[in-house]
Amino acid sequence: MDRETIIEASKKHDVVAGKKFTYGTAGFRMNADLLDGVTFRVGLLSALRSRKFNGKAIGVMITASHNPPVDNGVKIVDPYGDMLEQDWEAHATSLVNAPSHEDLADNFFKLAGNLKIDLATPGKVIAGRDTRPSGITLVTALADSLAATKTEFVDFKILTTPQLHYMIRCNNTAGTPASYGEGSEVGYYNKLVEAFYRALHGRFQCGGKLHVDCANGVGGPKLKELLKIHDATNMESGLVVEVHNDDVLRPEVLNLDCGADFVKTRQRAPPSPKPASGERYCSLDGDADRLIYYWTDISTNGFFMFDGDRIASLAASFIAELCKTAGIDDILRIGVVQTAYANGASTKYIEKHLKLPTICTPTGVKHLHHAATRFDIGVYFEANGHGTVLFSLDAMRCFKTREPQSPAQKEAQETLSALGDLINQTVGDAVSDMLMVEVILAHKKWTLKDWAVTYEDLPNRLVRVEVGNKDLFETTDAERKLSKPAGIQEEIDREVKKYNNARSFARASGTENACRVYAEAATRSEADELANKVAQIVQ
Ligand code: NG1
Ligand code: ZN
Repeated sequence: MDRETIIEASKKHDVVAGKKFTYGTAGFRMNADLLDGVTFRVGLLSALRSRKFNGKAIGVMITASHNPPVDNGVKIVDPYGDMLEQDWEAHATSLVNAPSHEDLADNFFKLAGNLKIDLATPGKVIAGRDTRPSGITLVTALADSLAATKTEFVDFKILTTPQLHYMIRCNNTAGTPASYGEGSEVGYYNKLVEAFYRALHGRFQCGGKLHVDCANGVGGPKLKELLKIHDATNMESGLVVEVHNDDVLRPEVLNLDCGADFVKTRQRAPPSPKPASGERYCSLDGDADRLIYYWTDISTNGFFMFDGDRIASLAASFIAELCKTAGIDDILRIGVVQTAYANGASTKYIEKHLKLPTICTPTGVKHLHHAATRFDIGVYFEANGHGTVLFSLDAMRCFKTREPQSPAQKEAQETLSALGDLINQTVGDAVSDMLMVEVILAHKKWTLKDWAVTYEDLPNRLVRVEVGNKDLFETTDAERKLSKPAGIQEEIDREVKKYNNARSFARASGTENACRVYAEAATRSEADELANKVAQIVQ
């Protein structure tokens, strides 16, 4: 590996001068035209990251998820399939902001020295991308930096974000006791379909058709591949899926008036698919890591949404019941991880009704994921539908090897074990989460209406506030309080006290140049009023 080669390769992939790039919650994400040099430089960092782990494969995912089609993004996946370790986010930021090609190469070697990385070790990087056409050029920039650093490069081309995370874990655990499955797309579908049938344990989905809105993104073609395998088995699950919004040939329709982010932020169904009575609906986002269920009542034009909080409480309730039936509820600790955006009614339901502990972390799945590992079974979801359920190795071992005392215990253990295989253990996965929801509804013999009555959400409002400098806003207490600018939190507290059952907080967005204000209260008008008042305080 030599300095000149890196400099020459870098000259083909300039970064836009004068712009400051930051590795945020979603890696680097912005207009795709600004990302060529950024992606090249992320490639350099992934080459170092792989060598830091003695050549284990590192993932690079190119996606801008639910953002408009003109955007794109690039983020790194660590060897175990989780997100890039936080300390390295700063290294990514410093490398990407190097002022010249020469500085970039110097920083690269300096970083290798500081981090005690042996550059003679082989390195390996695996890439995946969503359906955005700009992804193709960005992969070229990535390939160039990996060639310049003599790093093995495998391009998996179009994948959902969670599929890439899955591949990375499979790749790095192959042939070990922690083996996670076959590291190919077909391996992923086979694993999910097999675990889905096993988790159903002979039950059927009787609740009519499931309509899936795929946001015109990568989830569409990938879900269809999975369904082919599901339908080709000689087993019956009762699951009938109709795929909608799966046009990936017209890039401009990606996330347009559809998808999980549309449903969650607009709090209404997308114009298509047209609602039909008694059938279930769900939406994925542009890279298929978020899931929102919903149903529309045609007679009353009513709309009901099942967001991440609902999915988390459904999963927690089902898994806790199974552990009880299996007689292992006193051995395994189950908990739910949420953020400050979780509806207060969901937290109350989990703590008071399900009697399970909850943890609140700052926004961003890496925080939730980390906190969830503190439980034997950690359920984590952001309200926007991004989340999963983590089972510790001890928990999985317990399901598989504990001697059951009755047929009921045996069945519960087997179902738990199947859920551990069905639910993506690396990151939130809309397709895997959707199959989990279908399994639970089939076991409980629930329609979406049965699910809806478990608790009633507090009316809430989320507003985006343009501020001069969002970096002035600093938070504490898992983002529920502002520590800076001084005095603002006291003003917010004074407003909140005027309302019933109310809660409100403000924080700087990690992905946009703005602040977000969240408020909930006993009535819709109070929630709106409180959100507006707090927004005025912040402005
Ligand atoms: P920011 O912009 O930091 O609020 C948003 C979402 C997060 C998370 C990230 C990454 C809300 C309120 N915030 O973060 O939940 O998903 O984007 O996509 O939905
Ligand atoms: Zn996403």
